[in-house]
Amino acid sequence: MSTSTSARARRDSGAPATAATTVTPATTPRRERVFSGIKPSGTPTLGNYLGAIRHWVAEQDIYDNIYCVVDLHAITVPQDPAELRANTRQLAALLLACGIDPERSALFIQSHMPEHSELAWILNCVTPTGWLNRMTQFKAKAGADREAASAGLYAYPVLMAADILAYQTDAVPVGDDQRQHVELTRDIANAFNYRFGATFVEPRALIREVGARIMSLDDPAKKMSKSESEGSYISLLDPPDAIRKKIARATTDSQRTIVFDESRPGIYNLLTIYELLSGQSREAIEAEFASKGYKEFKAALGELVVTALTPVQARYAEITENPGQLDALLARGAARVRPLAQATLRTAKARVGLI
Ligand code: ATP
Ligand code: LTN
Repeated sequence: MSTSTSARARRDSGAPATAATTVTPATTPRRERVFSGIKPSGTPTLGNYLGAIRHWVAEQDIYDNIYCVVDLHAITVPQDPAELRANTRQLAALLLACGIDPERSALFIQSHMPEHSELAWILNCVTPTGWLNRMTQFKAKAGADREAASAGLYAYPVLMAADILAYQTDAVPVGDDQRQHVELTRDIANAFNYRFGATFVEPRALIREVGARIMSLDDPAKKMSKSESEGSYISLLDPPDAIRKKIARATTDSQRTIVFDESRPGIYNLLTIYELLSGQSREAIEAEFASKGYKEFKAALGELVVTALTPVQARYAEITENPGQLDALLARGAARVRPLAQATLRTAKARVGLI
């Protein structure tokens, strides 16, 4: 029996993790629950879209879905308050524009659900610092001056564990960079369960083979990130000309062949984006560009990205015309899943001896 199945059995058998079963009638077989988060640390990129968002959208009928704009994670590095406020709403609107359907998925803002922070504190107290010292994202984000990094940045993965564990999540659809954090989440759940009795489901990461790590356009050795320099990423709101220009300038190599060769990271990355957006096989793509140069390939890729993002941008414009509706929708999303987080938190507090 896989861990997730045994965790499910534990949950469905009743106490202690009954949060999920209280909202779904016992007669309906429960779908697996997915939870994922995205930081409002800038405008989301094509990497966020291809590595995470498009899967969230495509699989809404398969899972019981919870998606969260993780503003508390964003403030682990300095943010301008006005920009953060704007980015948070922009991101929520963009997720809807990409196809997150509020009827099928609960979408809300992390800081509107204080249960996450409260659970995170409890989990902080069962997480050895040795585990956090191994987190590669902390090392990358803290940079050379680790002493200056905030305690929030250090404890970031524990808040992420709280996000996930609060909902008795089965699976976490993320890009490849989050694999280590999901594994830590399992370890934290396991450590808590071992010490205090079965309380949390141990979730698994859902990471796709292709597209889980879209690379930066100007440095294909680094992952594409919304908090890096403008020319390194395509944002979901970039106008068509900016998209074409950024792709035309993307770093490739001095060779000529257009083939999927992982040892040539620049062209491999662009080909991967082409593969994902066109839905064509690698053989068909290589055949199509066999007698063409980088310039033609990049022009074709530019058009493909523009075609993919144009409808998203149009829907975004419609959604932002009505800010009141967006706020109401986010409040409904939070209200829908709050009982789950409250039930888990109550159990965890009781287990620890706080109530
Ligand atoms: P920041 O630059 O602020 O660290 P980010 O864009 O790297 O942000 P998040 O907003 O935290 O990352 O990520 C949201 C989701 O997008 C996560 O599941 C993450 O794994 C995924 N993701 C981020 N960047 C990429 C990428 N380059 N390729 C594939 N997936 C990605
Ligand atoms: N750490 C993630 C964002 C994140 C998240 C989560 C992802 C915060 N909480 C819960 C999945 C589940 C990141 O940096 N991409």
